[in-house]
Amino acid sequence: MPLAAAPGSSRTRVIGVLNVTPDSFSDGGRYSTTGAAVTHGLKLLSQGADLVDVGGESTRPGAPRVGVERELRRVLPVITALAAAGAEVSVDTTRAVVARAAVEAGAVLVNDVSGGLADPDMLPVVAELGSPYVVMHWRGHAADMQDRAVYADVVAEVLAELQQRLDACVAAGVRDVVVDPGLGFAKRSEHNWALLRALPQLAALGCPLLVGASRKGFLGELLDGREPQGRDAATAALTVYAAQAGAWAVRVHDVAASADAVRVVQAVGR
Ligand code: PMM
Repeated sequence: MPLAAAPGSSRTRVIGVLNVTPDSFSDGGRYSTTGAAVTHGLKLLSQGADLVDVGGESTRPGAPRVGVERELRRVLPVITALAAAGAEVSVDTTRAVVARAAVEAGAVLVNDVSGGLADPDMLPVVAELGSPYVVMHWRGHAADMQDRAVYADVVAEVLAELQQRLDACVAAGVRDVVVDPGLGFAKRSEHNWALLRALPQLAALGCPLLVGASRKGFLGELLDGREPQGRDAATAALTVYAAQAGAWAVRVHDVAASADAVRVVQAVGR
């Protein structure tokens, strides 16, 4: 169970991104068949991923929603195959039906970018499954989320909105909760940097922290418009920063670099 060693554990976990989608912003279309996705998932594990996060719906700003049947068809065979190979797998979904099917297929963690807001059944289902659960800060679906990137004080508002979701988790009986500031979700670059500066305040919410910065647009902006595949060194730099801030996990595309970065932070800390 991935959270077992989390609080006070010595090392930040590396979660590998596996999008079984035609349209995700950096790896869309590369792993959209089951075979290609499973092969890539196994590669992420061989590179040092502690967990592989399987998603079947793109959350790229502006992306249309995918139907539930299609989402299930994308993720279930991949989760089943990776779990059978001994991998720890999480499912990246906002739908309770998908979360349930994924856990029944072997997923050990539910990663919900909506923190339970997209589907009223999500929290009761996760509580019933007894699964650990990632609550990410979210203000709406991809189609129009960037219109909601309006904050007077981004850190205070994200903290308050995450606290509301944590209260909802407790009320629903969800036991192990991880929090995530939701970089890039209804956030502009300055919001993402402010939230990264505020990782210690986010940690004060009392839950393990997940940071998902990998290849995101604010890194492209920092790097003078560089394409997503050219943002992996900057992503690894943020892995160092997140690990030093005590994050439980980072969610990344380039697992090898972040796994090395975590080992460096560990060695310096010894
Ligand atoms: N980002 C994306 C998708 N899922 N889940 C969590 N918990 N945190 C994130 O920051 C996050 C996520 C979007 O990135 P992708 O399209 O590369 O998967």
